[in-house]
Amino acid sequence: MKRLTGKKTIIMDAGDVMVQREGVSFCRTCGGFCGVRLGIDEQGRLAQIKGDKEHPLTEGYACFKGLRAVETHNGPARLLHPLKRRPDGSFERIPLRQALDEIAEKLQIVIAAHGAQAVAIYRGTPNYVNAISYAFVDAWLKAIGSDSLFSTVTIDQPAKWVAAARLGYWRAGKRSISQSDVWLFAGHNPLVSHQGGGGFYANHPVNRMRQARERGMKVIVIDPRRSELTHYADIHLQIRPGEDAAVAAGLLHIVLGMGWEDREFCDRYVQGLDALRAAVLAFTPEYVAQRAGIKAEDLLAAAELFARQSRRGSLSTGTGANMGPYSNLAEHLYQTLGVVCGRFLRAGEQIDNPGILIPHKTFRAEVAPPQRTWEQGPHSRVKGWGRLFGEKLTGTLSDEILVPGQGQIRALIVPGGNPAVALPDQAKAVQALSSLDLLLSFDPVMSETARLAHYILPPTLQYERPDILPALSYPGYLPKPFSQYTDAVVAPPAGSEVVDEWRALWELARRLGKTLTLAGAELDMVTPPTAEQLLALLTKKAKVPLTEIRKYPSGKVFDIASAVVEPARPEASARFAVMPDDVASELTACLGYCDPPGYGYRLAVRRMRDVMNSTLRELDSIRKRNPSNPAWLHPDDMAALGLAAGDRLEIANEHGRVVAHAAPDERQKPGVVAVSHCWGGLPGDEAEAETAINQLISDSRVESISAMAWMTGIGVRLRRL
Ligand SMILES: Nc1nc2c(c(=O)[nH]1)N[C@H]1C(S)=C(S)[C@@H](COP(=O)(O)OP(=O)(O)OC[C@H]3O[C@@H](n4cnc5c(=O)[nH]c(N)nc54)[C@H](O)[C@@H]3O)O[C@H]1N2
Ligand SMILES: Nc1nc2c(c(=O)[nH]1)N[C@H]1C(S)=C(S)[C@@H](COP(=O)(O)OP(=O)(O)OC[C@H]3O[C@@H](n4cnc5c(=O)[nH]c(N)nc54)[C@H](O)[C@@H]3O)O[C@H]1N2
Ligand code: SF4
Ligand SMILES: [Mo]
Repeated sequence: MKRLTGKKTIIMDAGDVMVQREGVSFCRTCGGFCGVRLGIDEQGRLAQIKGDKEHPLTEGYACFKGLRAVETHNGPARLLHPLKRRPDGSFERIPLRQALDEIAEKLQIVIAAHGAQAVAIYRGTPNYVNAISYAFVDAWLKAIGSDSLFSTVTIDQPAKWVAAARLGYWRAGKRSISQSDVWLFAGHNPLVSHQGGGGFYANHPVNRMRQARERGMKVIVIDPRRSELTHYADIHLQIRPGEDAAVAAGLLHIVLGMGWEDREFCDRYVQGLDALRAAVLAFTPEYVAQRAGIKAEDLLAAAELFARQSRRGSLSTGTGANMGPYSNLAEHLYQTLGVVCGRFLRAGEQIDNPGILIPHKTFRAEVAPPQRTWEQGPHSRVKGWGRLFGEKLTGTLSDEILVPGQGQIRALIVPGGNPAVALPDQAKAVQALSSLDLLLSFDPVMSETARLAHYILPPTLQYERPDILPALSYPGYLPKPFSQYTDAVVAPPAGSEVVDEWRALWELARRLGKTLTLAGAELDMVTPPTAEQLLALLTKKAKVPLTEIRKYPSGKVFDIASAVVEPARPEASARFAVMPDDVASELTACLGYCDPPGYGYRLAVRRMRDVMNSTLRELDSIRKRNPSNPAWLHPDDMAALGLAAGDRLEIANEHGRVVAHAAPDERQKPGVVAVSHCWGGLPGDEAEAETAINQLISDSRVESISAMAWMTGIGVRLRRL
């Protein structure tokens, strides 16, 4: 096959489709951001997709779900016209202009009656990988005068925000995976999730792991499942889910007891070390081993490998460690392990990626002091909850909608996201979403949330819109100063009336008489901007001009001035607060924590390789490989329960019960049942094999500060049906 350039028209055979021209882009289905090459047919439709071998970071790698784009763009499940719900629950097709007029009118009524705060946005996962829409969410709320922003961060890993705000963080960042000789993964499985951050780069994660192993990097994995990552592990602590706080306390007990901490670093940058030492005394290796279902000597070996045998290296945590009971504490203690071992970039060391899209920034060898944003207010009328970095807490969204009174949320906009299956306590969440005066869902398919919406606006899909990487301007996701711009490679389907989320938000703001401000500039509210203009605006402070980035369709690692960590300023005196009072009381409470009697198994979270939360479930190709959302159990447990593969079982806890179909997973720890999330339809649907696990997740058994529900490591009872 000939090499193709973006402009030339060449016909190549792609199975049963004829490809007329080729385009280059990057996949925005998950955070792997794989480079892709697209084939476009004679009608201008997406006809083929494959990994882009010329992409400097992903080198041709792309996964099964990313390669489903032809089906998502052209398949029968896609919504192509705005829909309005009729009183009987059915939907009618209406023109976009009418939909926008009516939505604006409803917003006006809500604002007049209840104030702008009554209008909220729930920022779901797809919004994070869409640079313009992401920026518009903040700008739009600001323009209408509402600060009712909820996001998936607070039903995902808010423990990371809480830990950074209680402990403090290192301004120069952690050592990354490419600069480390040991790495500890706690409840994080990037080989499936492609979730980066915290110094781990998830672009082509298999390659990253191979390269690190070739350099001799040691790996510790803490996971109830012998996950894909354990293939690269020197030590695997196969813990009971929900025991991360105890395990992390045990690791600290050993490290501080043996004197393996970095004394010099602790003397200068840590406060409360003695209190920490005393607080973890009770977490002896034997006690932790018994709680977590591991061997004490393995815990010792993990502590020794991390703290004594290796001097450079860090850790990353994922949903496994951030969704259980005491997850704020668990995250705090895992991060504290890195702190007492001084695992940060020091003055004179090189930053992997100073960031292309952000202006010049100084990285200093200093502690940023704890911020405790929730203490400063404002506080919610619902149980006095504070905010996390300005956001309201998604774990409280149902209450914020249902509890009457001043400040009650009456209108909700979902610019990508599926709260009807993602929120804890599904029945309550659905009741809340159904009670709104206005629910506007932007969704390409008839999702559970869309079904509850008054209006559904079908969005353009990823290859129909231009974009820039990294969407969040956050260099921490990319191992090198890399950036990539993509054009809209295909036009939306002929005859459709799909709309960019940002464009619809612009139209609504205009109808409400509001002016949007983006990147410091007031937008023209008469003539709509183009997406290209907006991307130029958003990247105006970039180190490399957008016009330059655009010259490299497969993206490029740019030769920008390298950044070296600067020494601390003399006046910088902040220290890591390793044992503040609230952390100390959580640690005491955690010591006494056990499952209620009669609930002998523990539920664990896990992600499905072929779907992105609830996205892609509707495709035939996905259903063929994943006909259900099963309950994964160790074969010994299945035998003990009398279950064969596919048999029905009941999973119950104090909050509720669900039915699931059993599936064997010999990699799972015995005593654990793992079920993925965001499946199961709405209550009343006949979707038994899909297991709506959030019927078991309570929104009252939650973490303090973040209102994060306990989604993993909770006691459940299993029964064959
Ligand atoms: N294919 C795919 N990719 C995804 C998603 C998806 O749905 N599918 N979802 C995306 C989203 S929204 C997110 S937030 C990220 C999440 O990214 P990750 O956090 O990396 O998610 P997982 O791959 O499920 O890895 C979590 C691991 O935690 C383990 N685990 C479960 N319970 C516990 C526990 O109590 N303690 C410990 N230590 N481990 C535990 C599980 O066995 C699993 O191996 O993934 C993103 N990427
Ligand atoms: N029990 C339990 N509950 C959980 C979790 C868990 O592990 N266990 N995980 C939690 C986590 S980490 C998260 S992030 C949340 C996920 O919560 P959400 O982010 O709310 O859910 P998603 O399923 O990712 O939302 C995807 C929706 O967006 C639509 N969509 C797909 N592509 C596009 C697009 O290009 N534009 C627009 N506008 N829409 C699009 C999809 O059709 C789908 O309806 O769930 C949380 N809930
Ligand atoms: S790993 Fe993520 S970014 Fe890469 S192809 Fe798959 S879905 Fe797309
Ligand atoms: Mo997430």
